Amino acid sequence: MTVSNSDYTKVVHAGVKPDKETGAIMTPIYQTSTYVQSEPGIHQGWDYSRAGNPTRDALEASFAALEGAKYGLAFSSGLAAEQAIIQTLDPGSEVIVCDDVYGGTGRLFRTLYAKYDIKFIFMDMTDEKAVAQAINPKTKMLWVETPTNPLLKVIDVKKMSALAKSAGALLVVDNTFASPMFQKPLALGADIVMHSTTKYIGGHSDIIGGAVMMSDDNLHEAIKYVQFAAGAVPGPFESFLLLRSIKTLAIRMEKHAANAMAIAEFLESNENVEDVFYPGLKNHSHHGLAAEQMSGFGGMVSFNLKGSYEKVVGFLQNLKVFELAESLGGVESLVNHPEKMTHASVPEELRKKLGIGPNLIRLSVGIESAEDLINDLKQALKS
Ligand code: P1T
Repeated sequence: MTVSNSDYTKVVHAGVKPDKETGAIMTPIYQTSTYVQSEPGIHQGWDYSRAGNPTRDALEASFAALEGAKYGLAFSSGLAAEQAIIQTLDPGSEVIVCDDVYGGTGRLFRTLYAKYDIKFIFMDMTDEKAVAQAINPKTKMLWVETPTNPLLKVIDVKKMSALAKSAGALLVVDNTFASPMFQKPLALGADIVMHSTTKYIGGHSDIIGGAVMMSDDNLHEAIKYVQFAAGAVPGPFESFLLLRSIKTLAIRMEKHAANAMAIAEFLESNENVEDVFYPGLKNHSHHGLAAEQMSGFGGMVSFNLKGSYEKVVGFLQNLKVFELAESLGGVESLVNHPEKMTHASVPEELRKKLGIGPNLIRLSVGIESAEDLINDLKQALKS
């Protein structure tokens, strides 16, 4: 299980061509808001940077290449990317959403869009029969995050695609956790892929960004229109940083995944730990499906620590290499307490039903030495 050979080359070259005027090998940062016109409406392809910017254009071409899509669109955050997708829906539409999504995604749907008469039905989308039953003529979209945040369930993209198609609905896949190196949802039948590029694509915990990739001309036109008309675009500098980051995405993902596997195996054998959630483990309930639809298992590992909440806090504070922080996908290892941090906005009842409780800990495994990371976990578990 690893990154495909062609992706190693793709990430280095995708979307980026030497600058025509100067030969600069890296795309310049076109730090400009506007462009001079020779006559009203006559310009060289760009008229205002909310509508388009050459640095962002290169990034969008790179996004498209990463997912094997015809089009890529860049946004100022993952949630802005999600918003642009939802804003293509009409009032009265229904969206079936997997219940174990990032807390902020659920909050966006529940608190901002539900009031515009878009109904979100949160459900366990590993249960295909339940999804089939929930589909009705108002269903316009199926929204899948896989692997899920924070419990790392794996949802069958091919099956969800078949269900969406039979209902005339669109399938959206949030591919943030897997990254385009380990999962290609469009090839599995999804219509739209989105990412929080704040995570693996950015990879260095220094930008907030989002991406949407798709191949259908009409969908692209509709989402690009929201990007232009609503304006949640990244600036040229963020676009440049992302272009730079993408070049190392393949090798970073390989190391994230190798480290995560070693850590998951270590945790599984530790007496203070129960319920290790990592799709690469043979006894993960969706390991077979993960091995089929992913080419690597990613860098995220969650687990329940035995004992009281005080013991959990002690463990978090005793870690020395892992830092306690929200977010994921950076080169440095982070630890998160979903109940109190990233998923605090999930309704308490749903959190309980899902198993996001006081003992749940989520690791974003970085690219440091696996041995150092395991030793850090060992010493914190002992004390
Ligand atoms: O933070 P932002 O770039 O707006 O992306 C939101 C988002 C969307 N989808 C997934 C799967 C995510 O994990 C996130 C953001 N998640 C975190 C900040 C987190 O720590 O889980």
